[in-house]
Amino acid sequence: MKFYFKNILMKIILVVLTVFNFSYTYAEECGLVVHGSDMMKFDTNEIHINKNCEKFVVNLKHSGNLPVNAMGHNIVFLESNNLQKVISKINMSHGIENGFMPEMDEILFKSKMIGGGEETTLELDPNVFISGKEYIFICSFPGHFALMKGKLNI
Ligand SMILES: [Cu+2]
Repeated sequence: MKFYFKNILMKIILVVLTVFNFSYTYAEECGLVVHGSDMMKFDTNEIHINKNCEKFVVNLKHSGNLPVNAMGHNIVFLESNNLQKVISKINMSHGIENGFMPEMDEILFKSKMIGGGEETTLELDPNVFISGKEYIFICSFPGHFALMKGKLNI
């Protein structure tokens, strides 16, 4: 009898673990949280985008304290081949609300620029990324891309 209950209990624990694991995996696959800091860094240098997701949601959080005009961060997605072209256009004159960049076809997705303590959400359409091509993400605050960049794993 005792063994019987132990067996049921084990089964319940397994089911609960499976359900939790499933929701965790699902949440991870179609979105993620990226942190930017006062040290001019993202907390990840690689983002895996699952093409099976209808949309992929990037939640950018600024874990620092510095204001947006001193240490603002955004997240911009582009093809690796276009990096030089895009960063050559980064200029203060384009304004913080545009991420200091002009309108360009090469910029696939761009989040709002945020300061310490703020967060923003960016929705990506995974279909935009073509398997076999290389993509990267950067922060377009002038000078930040040198340290704030990473690659996409499609
Ligand atoms: Cu930045």
